[in-house]
Formats: sequence, C-alpha cells, structure tokens
Amino acid sequence: MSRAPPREGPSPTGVAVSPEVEAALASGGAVVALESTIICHGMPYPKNLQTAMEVEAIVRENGAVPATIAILNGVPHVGLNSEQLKNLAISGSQFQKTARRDIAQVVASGSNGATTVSATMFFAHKVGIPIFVTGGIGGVHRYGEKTMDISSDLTELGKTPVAVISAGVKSILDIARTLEYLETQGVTVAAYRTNEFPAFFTETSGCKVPCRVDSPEECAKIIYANQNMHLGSGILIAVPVPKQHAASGKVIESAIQQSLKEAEYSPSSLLSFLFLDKRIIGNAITPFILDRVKVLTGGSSLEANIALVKNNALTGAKIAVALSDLRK
Ligand code: PSU
Ligand code: MN
Repeated sequence: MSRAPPREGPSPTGVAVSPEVEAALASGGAVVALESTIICHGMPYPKNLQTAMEVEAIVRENGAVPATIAILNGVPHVGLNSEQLKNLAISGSQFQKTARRDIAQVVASGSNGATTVSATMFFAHKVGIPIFVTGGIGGVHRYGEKTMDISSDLTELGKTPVAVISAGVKSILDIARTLEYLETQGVTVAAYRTNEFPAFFTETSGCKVPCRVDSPEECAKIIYANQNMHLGSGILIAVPVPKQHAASGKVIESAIQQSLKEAEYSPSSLLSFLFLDKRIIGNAITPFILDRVKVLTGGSSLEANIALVKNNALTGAKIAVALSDLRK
C-alpha cells in the first residue's frame, strides 16, 4: 500500500487535507465527510464538541476515517485534529455560516467558516470523498413559493456527486416542495428501511420516496452506479431517527409554529422582508428556529438531534466501507 506523504498547509487545490484522510483516500479506504455548521450553529457548547467527537469515534469504530470540514483562517480544511475541533466548538457562531455562495469571501478575507451541507459537499467532492454524514439538510422553506428561500443544499445536490446521509428535512421546511425541487434537480432520493421520507425529529412526513434501500450494500451499489455513469448529481439517503429517540410530532410541531410566529414568519411579513431590518430572514432563519425549538421543547429536540446524527454516522460509515469494498 503506498502512502501519500503528509502535507503541510493547503495543496495546489487550495484545500488542506489531514495526513490521515489523505492516506485513506490514496489507498481507496472508507472516508466519511462531516460538516461544521451543525457544530458551530446547530448545537450549544459543550454538547456540540461532545457530539462531534462521538460522531468521529462512531465513524472510526465502523471502519471509516472521519473528515470534518471547515475553513480555518481562510484555508479550507478536510480532516481536523482534536485541537482544531475543540476550537471550532468553542468559537460557535463566531465562525461564519458558510454555504457555497460564501466560500470565496471567507477564503479571500482569511476568515473562519463553518461549512453548511452545500459547502461541505463542494469540498468533499474536490478531494474525492463520495460520502457525507449530517443531521438534516436545508430545503424549500414554508412559503418558499413567495420568498424563494430555497437552501443551496438542494442545488448543490443537483450538481455535486456526493451521497448525503441525513434524517430527512425538518418540518420547519416545506417537505413536499423540497422533494419536488430535488426531483427537478435530478437528485436520487432514497429512504433507508422505510417507504416514507423522514421529517428529522419524527420518522414520518406523509411524503412517499421514489426509492427504498434496505442495506449499506444496496446504498453503496447506487453510489457506485452513479459514479460509473458520471451522472454528476448527488444522492440523498434519508435515515429515520431511531424509534426510541423520535420526539413527539405534536410537541415539535407546536414548538415550530411558536418559533415561526416569533420570527414573524408569515406570508404577509415575508412579502415585505426586504424593507424590514428586524426580521429574521435569509440564512439566519434556520439557526433561529432550531434554537427556539430546542428551548420550547425543554431540550428534548436537542437530544433527538444528537441521537439521529450518531445513527446517521453509523449508517454512513457502513455505506462507506461497502463502497470501498465494491471498488476493490
Ligand atoms: N438543518 C438542521 N440542522 C442544521 C442545518 C440544517 O436540522 O444544522 C444547517 C446545515 O448546515 C444546512 C444549513 O446545510 O443549516 C441550511 O441552511 P439554510 O437553510 O440557510 O440553507
Ligand atoms: Mn435560505
């Protein structure tokens, strides 16, 4: 087995890949990309650090190498050491939420960026990682037909061949329209051991999926076929929250309704959003709602969130190992 020499600083692609990730990629080993917005903007310290470390440990225990992605002082990093991970978790929202549109600005200004699903997919693909585990992805927001607030996660899935393992999308979004948009973008959407698209905190959403998968091997075959045919588009594998951790749909729904009210998120207010400086809009709406739902559910939404991310890490690592075996 030939090992690539450890690198210091960014490669010619402008991305710094950790020696461990570099070695795994060079030998065709299993690697799982992980995002950093969930750490900096999705969970409070110290639970975010604990979760990030546990998620990395689960990936390792299941035979894959974790590659957490973030921009540090303007340099995109793939694979963080424990010091870097800790700094990320403590800094929290001081790290700029970085979607695809923000990457060039964060790099140019030498800033710190926490990558969302779209930016993480971009960097994962750039260095050759085909599998990425997260909690939930962004989607079409409620009233999206008026505001056009559609997460760039969906367009990224349309044009970047990375398989994203998530627990579906939250019901703070318009799930049916999110699935329609993914179809338009040509994204393969598969649900894991269920026929229904999961709604993050709950196993069901009332929306059927076009494809069901029942094993990591089956997922790996789809990813492999996608690669071999150079489809160029992404894959969304939706894994429902484990039954014992599923939050009560009613409790979550009422917390979401309350948060949307607090954000004054209604069609009439949104129509004038360009002129109102106090409205919570744009990329601030997701972190705001997540935080309010956490408080309003007395922290139980956070516990469900942590449990489902860990479960996704377990499934994602198994898929990465199965894919690596297929390629041998
Ligand atoms: N949904 C979650 N938790 C999260 C996010 C979404 O349940 O942490 C984060 C992810 O990083 C996702 C981003 O890519 O929010 C989407 O943000 P926006 O809606 O602004 O596109
Ligand atoms: Mn948005």
